[in-house]
Amino acid sequence: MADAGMLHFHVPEPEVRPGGTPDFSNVTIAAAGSVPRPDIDVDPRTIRDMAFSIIRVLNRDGEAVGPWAGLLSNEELLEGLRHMMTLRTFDARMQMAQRQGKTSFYMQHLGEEAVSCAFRKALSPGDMNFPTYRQAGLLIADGYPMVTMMNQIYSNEADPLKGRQLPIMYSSKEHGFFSISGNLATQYIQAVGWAMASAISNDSKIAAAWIGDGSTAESDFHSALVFASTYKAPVVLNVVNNQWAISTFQGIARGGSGTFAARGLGFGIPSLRVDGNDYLAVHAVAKWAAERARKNLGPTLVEYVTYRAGAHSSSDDPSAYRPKTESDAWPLGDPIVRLKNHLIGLGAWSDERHAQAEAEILDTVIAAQKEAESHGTLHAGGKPSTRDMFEGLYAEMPPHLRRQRQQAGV
Ligand SMILES: Cc1ncc(C[n+]2csc(CCOP(=O)(O)OP(=O)(O)O)c2C)c(N)n1
Ligand SMILES: [Mg+2]
Repeated sequence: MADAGMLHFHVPEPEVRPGGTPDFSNVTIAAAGSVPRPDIDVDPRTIRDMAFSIIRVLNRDGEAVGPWAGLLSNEELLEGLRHMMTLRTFDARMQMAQRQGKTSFYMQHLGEEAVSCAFRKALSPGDMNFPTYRQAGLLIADGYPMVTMMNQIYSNEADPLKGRQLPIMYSSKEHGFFSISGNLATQYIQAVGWAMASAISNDSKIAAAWIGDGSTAESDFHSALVFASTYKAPVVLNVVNNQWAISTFQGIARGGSGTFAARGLGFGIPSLRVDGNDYLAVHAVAKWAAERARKNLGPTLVEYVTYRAGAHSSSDDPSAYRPKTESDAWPLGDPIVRLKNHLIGLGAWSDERHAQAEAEILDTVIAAQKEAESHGTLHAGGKPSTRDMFEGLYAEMPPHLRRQRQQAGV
């Protein structure tokens, strides 16, 4: 019974805190293969349930089942496995480089590798991602050179961004990777604007917007949905729900909406949830959404249900706010292990080949790291020129900057 006259302030609380036993019994997981695959021109009103379920392809035995299965060949799956393994190895080396003082900052993707690696394979050349710092897999899976990524992380003389961006905030127009902004959510509305521009100019390219669960609380997320829905912008609206926004659990930003995908329903946007640790499911859903955008059917909102197994960044210590064993208890497993087991089940892979691939990938990453370090690290070797600080913003440098450059003598 409600108290008469006495108001209570409501603050959602996570199920467990450090020291407690992890409990994901509240995460309802649909059986693999059980969620239908509608036609891309489906009436959004008829698929509202999909915003509350989870599309999954790989079942507990590692088999690919149901209507979202069957899009990728064994070769493509092996390539995907290699991309995810490369990203994980890259992360481990760069995290270590941060601890060694070679860079000031690093952010890992541990447990979330499938999301960006599989999504990239659903895009076409010329499409543009507006990523967060947690989608380096978009670059790895598109063959962007790891050395160049490392040069950026080290802010060295070969850094294409010349030390002007925080480490890991890459940018590559050629690889469809819009410059990352540290101001969360700004990229979401930019993605929609870019997609609208593509439609206005009768181009064929689509955009992909990216955001984390916590950042959906920013008003840019909601403004982006207004524009995307009104103008049927050719954009895929991605929300990566990795359960945490630094120390804040996803229940704060989600509020009363039940799921992040459900945010799209009020805008009439088809909204799906997908198992973010299932490479095949991520790819199939991304393809479906990209196809809709390309056929002038407008935006699709996709929530990737995953778990951030690592720390938020090299400056974070998760043991302060969640049980240490929580990532082991995550019910959707590890994306690399799941794809590996699937490929073994198909007879296309083995534990021996996996171990050999791990060793080869480590050698490749170490070789790239050696090359990057020959161009300098944070405190040693070559650096971008001080003059670069003044370049690249204005087509014509304003007088006050010209004066400052002269005063600096560069
Ligand atoms: C506008 C803004 N507010 C706050 C921050 C500080 N901040 C950086 S990352 C982060 C958490 C974001 O969490 P989420 O959106 O879930 O993404 P995740 O890190 O989990 O991938 C916060 C609060 C920021 N960079 N920009
Ligand atoms: Mg998050």
